[in-house]
Amino acid sequence: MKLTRRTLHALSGALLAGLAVSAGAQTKWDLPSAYPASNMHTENLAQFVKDVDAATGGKLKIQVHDNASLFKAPEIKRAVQGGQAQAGEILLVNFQNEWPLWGIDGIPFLATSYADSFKLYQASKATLQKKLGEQGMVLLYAVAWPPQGIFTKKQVASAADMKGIKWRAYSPATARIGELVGAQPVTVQQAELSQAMATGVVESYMSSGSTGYDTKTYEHLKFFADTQAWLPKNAVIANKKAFDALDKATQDGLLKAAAEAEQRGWTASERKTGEYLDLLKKNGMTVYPPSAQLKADMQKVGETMLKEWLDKAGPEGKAVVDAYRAGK
Ligand code: PCA
Repeated sequence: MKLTRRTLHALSGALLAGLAVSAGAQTKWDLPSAYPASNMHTENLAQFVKDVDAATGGKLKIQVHDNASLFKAPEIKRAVQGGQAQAGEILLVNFQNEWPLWGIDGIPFLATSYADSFKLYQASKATLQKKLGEQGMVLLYAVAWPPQGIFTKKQVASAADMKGIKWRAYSPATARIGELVGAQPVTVQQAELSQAMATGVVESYMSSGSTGYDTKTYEHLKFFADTQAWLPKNAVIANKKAFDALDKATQDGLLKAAAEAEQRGWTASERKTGEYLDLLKKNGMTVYPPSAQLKADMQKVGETMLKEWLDKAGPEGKAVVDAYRAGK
């Protein structure tokens, strides 16, 4: 063959096309998350994306955008739904106003241990997956945060001690708790929490030792009542079209890594619960068990909230709660 300019042109075209095919075989996903790199969920995500890389033979590369750098916590679900991000990590309870079932793991005292929280997850999983499916998404995995307690400036002996204080909420349910104890709720996501405490916008909140440590809460609030009231979950989700566009082997690799991340995440969360409380103590915080009165007051709040939730969630919600209780 004589190498005319024309054949050269054709050859380079074919070469480029070949490159495009091999580049196309590698898919890149963005995965926004709302928590810092040192957070337990984010550490688990970092391992997950490495495992996905290995399990898919490098065909699926996921880039985590942590600390709400790409989307703020309440925006991530919609971003994944709309395909602006192919995957994302969401705090399920954030979306309770859209559909009550997203908030099932945020009802105080419904499930307070890791074992019960996992049972609640299993009892609700199919319903959550179905809803995600209807919204054009798939669930990859979900992991519980450590049990939720109360951070305050002064030790509290009863709900009455929280009257009038500025109360940070991260979800509709935590705002409702604030209302029920007579505090002044303001919604602030974790990424802005340190600043909200530093500026005095927030002087109390309910969350985990994990968030207390991540946000250096001990620099502002010195007490943590270890009420172990509920364990909300983060879920890692993917856009269904993006998932369906992967070949079968890549999907399988992704799902395998997700199943491992879920197991690893639950184990780490439980193990780290005590570690975080120790770190809070080491940094000058008093961690104390709730008094009988505080416990009784918070349990009453939980009963009110379960009733309100069941009224809103209807038969679909009741079926999940019944299935969870039957399996306990
Ligand atoms: N930390 C998150 C949600 C639940 C938790 O333990 C937060 O406080 O924003």
